[in-house]
Amino acid sequence: MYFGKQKKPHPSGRVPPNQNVTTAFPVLHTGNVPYYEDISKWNLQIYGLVDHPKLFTLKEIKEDFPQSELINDIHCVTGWSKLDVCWQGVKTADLLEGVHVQSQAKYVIIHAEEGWTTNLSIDDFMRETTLLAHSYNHEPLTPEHGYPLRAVIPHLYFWKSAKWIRGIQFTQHNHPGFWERNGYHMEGNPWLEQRYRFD
Ligand SMILES: Nc1nc2c(c(=O)[nH]1)N[C@H]1C(S)=C(S)[C@@H](COP(=O)(O)O)O[C@H]1N2
Ligand SMILES: [Mo]
Repeated sequence: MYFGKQKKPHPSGRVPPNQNVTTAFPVLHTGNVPYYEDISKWNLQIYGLVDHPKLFTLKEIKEDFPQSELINDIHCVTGWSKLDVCWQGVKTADLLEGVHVQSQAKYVIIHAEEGWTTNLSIDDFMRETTLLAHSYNHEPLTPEHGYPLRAVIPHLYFWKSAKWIRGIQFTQHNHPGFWERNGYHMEGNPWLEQRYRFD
């Protein structure tokens, strides 16, 4: 028998506590899905505590860096998990090789369209499993899932996986992003159920 909110663990052992596996791909966000008239004008800005700030176009991200495919599980704080999600894109370490992040930088703010942001530690951002994805199942991301580029940070709750990213800012201090200012956790580890600020 199970008491309280803890449910029976998923038999795969791959699903964090109090999550339900879905085979659907729910769409979740605040604000509007951006529309790009001319994608060649889109860019991603790398700035803050770095020696060499950069502006990358989508073409550069797709053609000038090693491309990676990662299959991982995603866990939304609202309770759904999706297993074996297949993404293609660039690993953060590959994209940032020439940027030289300064030693006092400890955190990252990911900036998305419409001023939406999320924060995480550099260690979380630079993980081998973190991807800046332009494709899902070998097709460009659909607009509602983050076209042209989104973060995929599978070891944290999925709200940290910003869609429609436009900037990566390196900071010394941990500045709460959109959901983090609205009561969500600064780290968001699903295995520790870090959903809300003081969990
Ligand atoms: N720019 C932006 N990215 C975002 C969000 C958002 O509101 N704006 N919501 C987050 C949340 S809460 C979730 S669960 C995932 C959902 O991604 P999906 O719609 O591709 O499933 O996007 C995350 N990335
Ligand atoms: Mo979410």
